Amino acid sequence: MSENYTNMWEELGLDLEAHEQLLHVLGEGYREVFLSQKNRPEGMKYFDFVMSEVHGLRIKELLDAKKQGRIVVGSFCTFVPEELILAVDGISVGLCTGAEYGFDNAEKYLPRNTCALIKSIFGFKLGNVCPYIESVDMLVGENTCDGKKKAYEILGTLQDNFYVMDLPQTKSDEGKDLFRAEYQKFMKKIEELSQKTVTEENLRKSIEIVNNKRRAIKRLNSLRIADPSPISGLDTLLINQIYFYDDPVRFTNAVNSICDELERRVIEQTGVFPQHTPRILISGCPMAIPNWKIPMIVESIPAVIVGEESCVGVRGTRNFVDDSGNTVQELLDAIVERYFKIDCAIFTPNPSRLEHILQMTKEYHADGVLHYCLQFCQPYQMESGSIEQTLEENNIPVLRIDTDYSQEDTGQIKTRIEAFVERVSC
Ligand code: BJ8
Repeated sequence: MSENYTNMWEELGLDLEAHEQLLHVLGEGYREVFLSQKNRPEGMKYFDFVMSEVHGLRIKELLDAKKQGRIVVGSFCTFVPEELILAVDGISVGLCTGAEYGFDNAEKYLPRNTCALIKSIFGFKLGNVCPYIESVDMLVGENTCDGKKKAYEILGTLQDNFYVMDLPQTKSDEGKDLFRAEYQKFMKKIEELSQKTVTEENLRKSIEIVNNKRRAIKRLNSLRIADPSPISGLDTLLINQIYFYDDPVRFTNAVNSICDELERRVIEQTGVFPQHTPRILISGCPMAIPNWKIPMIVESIPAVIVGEESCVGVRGTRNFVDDSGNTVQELLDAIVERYFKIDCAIFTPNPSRLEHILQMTKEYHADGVLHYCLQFCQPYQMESGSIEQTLEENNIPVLRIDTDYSQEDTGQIKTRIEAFVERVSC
């Protein structure tokens, strides 16, 4: 880290000793997983820097912005519309929920058979080690899976200004009405909190900012169709993770700049792995920072990950908001249309996700699909059966992996993935 931020962390009320240990483990892990990769694009230096300052400079930026009267809103899900937060000049941060941290504490509040992502939210909150949770003016939960919605009842007793957005379970007209009403309510809440009004002008601007960010990610993904892929799945996952908390305009510029470099690599046929390395599509639960376990195993074999059908990936970024509306209501309706398309497994039925996996497999020339689930995640585990069946019927090999954030099953998973990669390479 470029500066000593101890005073800042102390003022946020962090447990300094535990925080120091956490940063140490994170730093070690990052070096081992990311910096040891061969032939990385130069443009990854920006993202390495952002990661090195994840609890430093970025937090300072948030606190400086708050001093200038801007609000900071934290969230855990791609259903929380960033555009509405940006419209009032707020800052949106997606919180990391990808580490096995403080699970003993979390299990004092949650059943043991809760998914690791939810336990991670509680572990960080109870351990006082997350400067983001301690910096936000409001934290937003969403009624998605049963685990999250019940856990949020408890989190609301631990966190000031915790707001819960309700979500429908079906993609019906009635479902969309509920969705629209919730977005309307959320917009009001954001206006109250910031004491600013959402106008046609600021909403259109924020839609443009977020669309540009998604466009840059789309460009990045399209370059991975090449063989050899010019960037590893690990690095792309990292970029997708940083998507949630970096400044959106700066992030978009950095992604476009790495894409310029990757375009040259594609022409020169420079890849991170040799041509004809087996290509894997990952589908399933989101992988939040610092959950790098499965991609690390896959690419150590080596096979290359060429796409992520995930909320930290294409599911979360693929659709754009139509900005042609002329009023706040029309623009808000366009936002509703866009977010209502997210095919999270909490919806029943959810056929578009399956179609999307098939389409991505084709588009990215994937040799096989690795379906990734967190243990105890019923929505994605339940969907994995029909996904496996349909993909196999289409002669697309599938491997289903259910795991958590621990490293205990790494050896066993590696053996299974090795066998799978051998199968898809034949
Ligand atoms: S839109 S995927 S980010 S809810 S892993 S907590 S589903 S038991 S994270 Fe998600 Fe929004 Fe959907 Fe995307 Fe529950 Fe499953 Fe745990 Fe999960």
